[in-house]
Amino acid sequence: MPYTNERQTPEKLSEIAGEIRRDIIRSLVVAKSGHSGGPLGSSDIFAALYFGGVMNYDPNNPWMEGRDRFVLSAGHMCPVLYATLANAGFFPRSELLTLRQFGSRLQGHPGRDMHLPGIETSSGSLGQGLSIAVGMAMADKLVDGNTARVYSLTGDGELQEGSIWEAVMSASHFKLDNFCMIVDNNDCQIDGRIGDVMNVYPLKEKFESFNFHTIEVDGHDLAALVEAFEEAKSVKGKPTCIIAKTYMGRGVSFMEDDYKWHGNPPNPAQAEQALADLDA
Ligand SMILES: Cc1ncc(C[n+]2csc(CCOP(=O)(O)OP(=O)(O)O)c2C)c(N)n1
Repeated sequence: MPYTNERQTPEKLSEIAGEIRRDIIRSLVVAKSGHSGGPLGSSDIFAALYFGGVMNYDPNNPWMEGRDRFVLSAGHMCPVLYATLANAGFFPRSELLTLRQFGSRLQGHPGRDMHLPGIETSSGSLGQGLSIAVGMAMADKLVDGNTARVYSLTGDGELQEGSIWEAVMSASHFKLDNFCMIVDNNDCQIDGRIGDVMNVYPLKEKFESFNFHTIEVDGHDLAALVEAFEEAKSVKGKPTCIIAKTYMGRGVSFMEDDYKWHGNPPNPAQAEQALADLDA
């Protein structure tokens, strides 16, 4: 049975996050390619957002008028989004095992043209998803009078894209209080630590200077994550940025906080070990 979007307790959310992580491992080992670290590290954020009573969505009516929308700007992290959507009942969990296969709706980066329920737009070219999400929030608030909310998650390495800051500037200028950005701050990117590759810190001060309501949160504390999303809903006249401090590969001993797991799948023996770690 899929989980519902009614608010779950932190204990239940933790159980669901574990299920999401196991599904990520199961899909990646079959795919033999794809990203492990970011998806595992952000699973708690997804559990809170989709199962913490935060977002308004209906898996039986995925394109319903007035739904809240989520855009995964860090498109390479899609194994976590696919696992979340499947656990929410947008499509069968068995389809997760088709990840990255020819003809599958679950491509290596989300594709709007795949018509997978729950995927609002294509993404994967870093930076672009955020601008699309800001455009959605602008249209909702300034044109359509739609009170729904728009959420978008970026990686911290993704913040090195210049277009991110154009999107942030626009969200602030147009006072998009219906827009909530989440930064997966795992301090890892494809080639190393954020500060070594191209420093984006300090984050809180940067977002505050763009007039965002800015919340720093432990990205593995499910109660705190739900609280942060609720706080964002109450903010008027400005957008919110939630900086979620996470660890890449969270829950799998040999992947944790190691950027080398940014873009690799586990092999069968590693997947077995990963599932054992997650069960423990
Ligand atoms: C415009 C663009 N440039 C480069 C890439 C290749 N790329 C994919 S993910 C990534 C690193 C992103 O780091 P981060 O956002 O921190 O994600 P994480 O490593 O935490 O998954 C890069 C360089 C891309 N997808 N798009």
